[in-house]
Amino acid sequence: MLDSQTVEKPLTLMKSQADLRKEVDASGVWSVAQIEALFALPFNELMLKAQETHKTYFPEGDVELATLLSIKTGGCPEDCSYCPQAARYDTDVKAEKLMGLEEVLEAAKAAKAAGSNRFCMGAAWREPKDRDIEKVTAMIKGVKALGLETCATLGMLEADQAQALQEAGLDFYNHNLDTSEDFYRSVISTRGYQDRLDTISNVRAAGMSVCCGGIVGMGESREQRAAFLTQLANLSPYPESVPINHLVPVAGTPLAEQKPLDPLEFVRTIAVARITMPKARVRLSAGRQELGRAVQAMCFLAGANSIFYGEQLLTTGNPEAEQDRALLAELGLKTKKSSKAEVLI
Ligand code: SAM
Ligand code: DTB
Ligand code: SF4
Repeated sequence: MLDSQTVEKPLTLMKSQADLRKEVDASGVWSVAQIEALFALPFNELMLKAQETHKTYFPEGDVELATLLSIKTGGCPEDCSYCPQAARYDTDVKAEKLMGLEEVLEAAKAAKAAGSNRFCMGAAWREPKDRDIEKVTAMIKGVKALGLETCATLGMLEADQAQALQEAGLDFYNHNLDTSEDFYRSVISTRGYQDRLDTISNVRAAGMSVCCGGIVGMGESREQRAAFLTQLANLSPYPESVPINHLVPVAGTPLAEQKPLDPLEFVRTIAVARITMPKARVRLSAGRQELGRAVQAMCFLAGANSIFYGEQLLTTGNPEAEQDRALLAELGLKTKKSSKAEVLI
């Protein structure tokens, strides 16, 4: 687990890093204008700043592997415009019941055998019912007993539900802000930005680590991308894990025909996330199949140090595990050792 962000900055802080920190005002709060200015840097300068930050805070330079499992697929009452699991859109996803414990544990064992560090269980719920929480806590205990880091993404959480998940051994809770506050309104109408912030605050109060990021390439402007990263970077503390998803346009969803984001703008987004949230694991999430090897290599150069690993995300595809291992090997990138596994040995 990462150190608290309140610890002193490394003594080896390079001059350019110190200059960079001055860009954040005395209260440590980023403005949208400062983050837009990072986006607007000449590409090589932005990449250099991102690499300096990465080297300072992650001298090992390893890549974390997180495996996803959809434990409850489809039939969701929400209207997130990007999501194939929303019941109201006519997609190929069929609604299923919550998976049984044994099936989840088999998938977690396979993820561990493939070298994964973290196992993330996702459910297409607006929010879990208390009886769902009971079933998911059994899954968390079982996955944790295998020596994997645990993560869940189940929708909005009340404070007592967050507490129950933490007590079962949940290390991370994923709940994304997804985009900037103003663009959010054109993407989702069934819950507000403040609902998301409230869930994140319940997760923090329960003592779990926060996994929070969003999606780029939904038609937002650069200013809105900057505003989204400003929201994340100003969470106090900022999330330990930051998944950056590239929209996967799925037939039947309102965003099915969305034009892809310029790949270099995606790389810039990763670099700005690295600079503004220096201790976070920045994860290349949905959309890697479309990015290709060269763009992914640039993302690692820009400071990405986590990926979703395994052939399937929730309902859409992801690169083959073998292909990912080959890419990391070719780039000379080590994978993160599982701290839990080391303890067990
Ligand atoms: N239902 C829960 C929720 O929305 O919080 C958890 C699962 S939801 C599928 C998790 C995240 O997946 C979303 O917040 C969004 O960032 C991402 N996601 C969903 N569909 C996507 C798509 N088509 N492309 C990229 N990311 C997507
Ligand atoms: C996150 O930010 N991305 C993951 C995870 N958190 C749960 C989900 C990506 C889903 C992509 C679309 C799908 O496979 O259904
Ligand atoms: Fe439901 Fe989550 Fe999909 Fe939104 S992103 S429709 S809440 S499963």
